Amino acid sequence: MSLRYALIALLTGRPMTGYDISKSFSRSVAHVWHAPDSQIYPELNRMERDGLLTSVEVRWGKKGTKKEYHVTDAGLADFRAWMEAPLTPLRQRDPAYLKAAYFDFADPASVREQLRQQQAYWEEQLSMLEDTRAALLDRTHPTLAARLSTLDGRDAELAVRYKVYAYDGLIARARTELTWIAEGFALVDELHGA
Ligand code: VNL
Repeated sequence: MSLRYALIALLTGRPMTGYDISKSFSRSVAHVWHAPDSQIYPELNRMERDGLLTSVEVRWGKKGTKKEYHVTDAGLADFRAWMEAPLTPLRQRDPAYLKAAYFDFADPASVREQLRQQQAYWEEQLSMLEDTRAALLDRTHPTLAARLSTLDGRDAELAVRYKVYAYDGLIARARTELTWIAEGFALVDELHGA
């Protein structure tokens, strides 16, 4: 259900074709709400059917056309209502923590290998999040830059500051994961020898 709000959020910046949405989404909103293309395209269709989006045909290449999606007034009203509705926190559901609690069922060599994989993942996440945060702060992120071109000074300031706030949380979380993974290596060494 939140995917449709993630897509409206993105499209409030500027109207986009499905292809632009997919490209832009993966470099922006996906950091706070990941979804594969296989979910995005059918959701755009449903949102248009439900009147949250409307589409216009735009030229694509020499001969072709593509649908460009625009948020409707109804879509914006729905998004604002959702934004102001109480937040239901997500209950914990992360295989890394489920597995950690039962590492005694796995070979220590396999545990170390899985810790290395997680470490590589979070290091890459952290550096990507830090780069994105910097691009938001200096307003060079292309998705944000397009959004800002439609906003006045005060609204632009709000759009930037809240996004940076979200990335501050994501960055802090990535650092916490990396600290926890380092503690995992130390624990395996302590329990099984280095
Ligand atoms: C936007 C741009 C959002 C860059 C982002 O993450 C981002 C936006 C939530 O303008 O919607 O990294």
